[in-house]
Amino acid sequence: SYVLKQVALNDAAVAKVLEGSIYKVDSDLNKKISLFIGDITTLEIDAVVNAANNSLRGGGGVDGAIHKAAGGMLYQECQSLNGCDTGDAKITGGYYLPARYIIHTVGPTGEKPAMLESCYRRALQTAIENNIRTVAFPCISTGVYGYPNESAVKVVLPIIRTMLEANRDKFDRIIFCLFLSVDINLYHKLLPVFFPLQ
Ligand code: AR6
Repeated sequence: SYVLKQVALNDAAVAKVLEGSIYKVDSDLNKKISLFIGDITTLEIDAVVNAANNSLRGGGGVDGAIHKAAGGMLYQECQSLNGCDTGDAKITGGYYLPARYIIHTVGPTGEKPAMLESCYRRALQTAIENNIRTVAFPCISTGVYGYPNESAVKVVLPIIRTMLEANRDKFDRIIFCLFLSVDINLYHKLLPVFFPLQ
């Protein structure tokens, strides 16, 4: 379960979301949500999600870090996959990563909520198909692909909640891997809106 101390409940943005909030306290769901701050390639879990591109041949950002840490065998397996559509997901082994699998997804360039939502949904569907129970997500599309950070979190948290509610017995832990202080602040602000503690 995530730890929250200073929640800006009077924050205008949060209040606005809360007005229309239909999110009820659900401690079973809350227990499955974690925040991790740092490098996703260090996580020893079932699967890490990669924010890849359509070619699946590596790149910069988290994609570059994952390919560098996983090694050349990952590149070889990726080459055999025929790329990946935006909003879709494909799975590979983790190779030299401590994670067993990598779920590669391709986020939209710019603010395209349905596409971003599809990334998270398809990644978790792929996890279910492979009996993966612990998954870590980076902040897909919010780097090189330029998705505004706050708009992204407001897409990510509802779809994760929806997927967890629909698949209660399938997941043990969903980790949001945060790399930048802007995202650390946003997740601390918005997690209690979509996963209220009380
Ligand atoms: N661990 C966790 N998060 C990280 C790491 C890391 N090691 N490194 C960066 N981030 P980005 P995108 C954060 O640009 O916007 C690539 O070239 C980063 O700070 O990696 O989906 C691909 O090949 C940011 O918060 O992904 C594509 O061409 C988040 O990961 C393109 O970039 C996502 O930033 C995809 O762009």
